Amino acid sequence: MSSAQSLRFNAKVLKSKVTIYAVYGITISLFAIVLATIISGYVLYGNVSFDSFIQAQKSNVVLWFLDVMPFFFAFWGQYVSTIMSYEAGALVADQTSEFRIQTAALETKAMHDATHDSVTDLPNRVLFCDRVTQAISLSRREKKKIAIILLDLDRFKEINDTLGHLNGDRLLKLVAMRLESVLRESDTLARFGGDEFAILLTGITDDEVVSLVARKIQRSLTSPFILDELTLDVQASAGIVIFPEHGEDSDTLIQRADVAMYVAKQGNKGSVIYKKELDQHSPHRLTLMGELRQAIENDDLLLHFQPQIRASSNKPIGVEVLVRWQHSIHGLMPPDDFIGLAERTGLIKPLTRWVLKHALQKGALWHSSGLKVNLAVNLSAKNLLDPDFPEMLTGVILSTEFPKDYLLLEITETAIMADPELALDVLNRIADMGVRISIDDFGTGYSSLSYLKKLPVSELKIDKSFVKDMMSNKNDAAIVKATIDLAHNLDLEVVAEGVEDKATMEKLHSLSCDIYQGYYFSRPVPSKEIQAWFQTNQLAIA
Ligand code: G
Ligand code: G
Ligand code: MN
Repeated sequence: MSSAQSLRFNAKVLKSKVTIYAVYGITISLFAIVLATIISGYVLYGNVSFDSFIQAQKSNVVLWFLDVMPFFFAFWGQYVSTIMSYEAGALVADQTSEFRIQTAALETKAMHDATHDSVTDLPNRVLFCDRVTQAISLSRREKKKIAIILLDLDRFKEINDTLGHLNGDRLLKLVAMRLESVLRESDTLARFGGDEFAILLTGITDDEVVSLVARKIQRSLTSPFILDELTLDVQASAGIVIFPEHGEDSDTLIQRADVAMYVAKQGNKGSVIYKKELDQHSPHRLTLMGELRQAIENDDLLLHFQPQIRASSNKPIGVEVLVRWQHSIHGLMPPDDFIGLAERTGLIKPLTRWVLKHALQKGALWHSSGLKVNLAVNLSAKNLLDPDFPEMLTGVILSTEFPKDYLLLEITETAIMADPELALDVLNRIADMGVRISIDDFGTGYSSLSYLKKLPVSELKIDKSFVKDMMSNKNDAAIVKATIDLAHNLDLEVVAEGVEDKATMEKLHSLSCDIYQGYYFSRPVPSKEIQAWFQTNQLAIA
């Protein structure tokens, strides 16, 4: 029905309603005329008859006015109902079309939201896959290739945790703008969520073009991003696939781009083009998650230990505990390959409990045999955001009977900055128990030095990246020296990790570093080997 038609229809319906009331009016007024004439005839002639009725009508002028009433009602009813029904109809029609416009706008917005990312307003995974499918059929006809580049920002999670989600979002927008600036109008840039972007390149005649674009993308990210006062370095790992070589449909292509991206990330390789052999090196992440849960339950994890040496006495005083995963297919996996996974999937809680329990059991054994070593156990940022963590820690300490003043928990600066208030509460409760806290990887985060004073910390570990190169890099040497001085001013002990040679150790000694850790003394090794190492390198002093 057109709107004019529906207007006429509405008017008719309304008019018929109003007409009913006009008919009521006419009926009532006819009834009033009859009654008034009968009463008037009776008053004038003393009876009720047809004659007195007629006489009354003839002689009583007032009744004449009454007689006009039905005509008036009829006319008024017609007139008003026509006007009213048209007005009401128009009103309804107006509102209906208004609703129609609103609905259409909502529909458009819903369509947009369903196919776009809310932070960057780039196409999302759904739209991207759709475009890939279209591009595939087009390039089949044109005998040209397409390429997909999957991009994952390195360490974005850290930035997000440290600076908050709002700043994380701002950074994503800036990254999206940079990426857009190196692409052609016909390319599609999409955000898959988190820190993952995808790029579709179409109409490719030469594979070299794809590598060129990948390089351009990496280069676009090399100059730092400025967020408020902060300068942030952002790097990305890219996985590349080309149609038709690497897959026939969008799902296969994207999944293989993900495999290549994963390999790029693991190997710090920047960009990696997919090839079949990569499939073996990049376990599917979902199965890995299930396997990790199993590994924790089945004790398929194991601990390696790396000694720490006191500078003043040159004697070992403790070990850092480092977890490994003995995987049936992928072999011995380093923590960097699965801690992130554990953090994302909530497995970090049971994993940390596993590490603490087995480390403290071993430590208690060593202590009872006279080997009085400190144990330094790494915590994840997620552990500090878990209000139940101190309880769990108490439980493990009590059940293993490890002397708690020999325990140190290593946390990173970024872990505290994720939610300082909550983290500080958990830290205070740990410190109140008499367990020491150490700041790991110091110098790589963004925390302010003044903030350190507020924390119940007793030790600071200078990150290995500064220590490793301090003999050849003046800047690194200056940072190491300044950090040692700062830590001492705050009454903290200083551990230098990444000590790889004698010269570095001697330099650290001259800078008054308290404790050394590094390959120069020993790599992280299994418990049997560390016991042997302690035996040949003098026992720790209590
Ligand atoms: O041993 P390796 O260099 O691969 O260790 C890499 C990183 O993994 C280290 O920075 C260390 O902090 C982290 N790590 C090692 N063991 C554990 C652990 O038990 N729990 C957590 N949360 N991190 C660990
Ligand atoms: O970030 P964290 O301090 O937890 O890292 C500890 C890791 O550092 C250990 O797993 C170990 O593999 C690594 N590491 C320890 N000593 C050295 C060293 O002397 N050089 C290098 N390159 N890495 C080291
Ligand atoms: Mn550590």
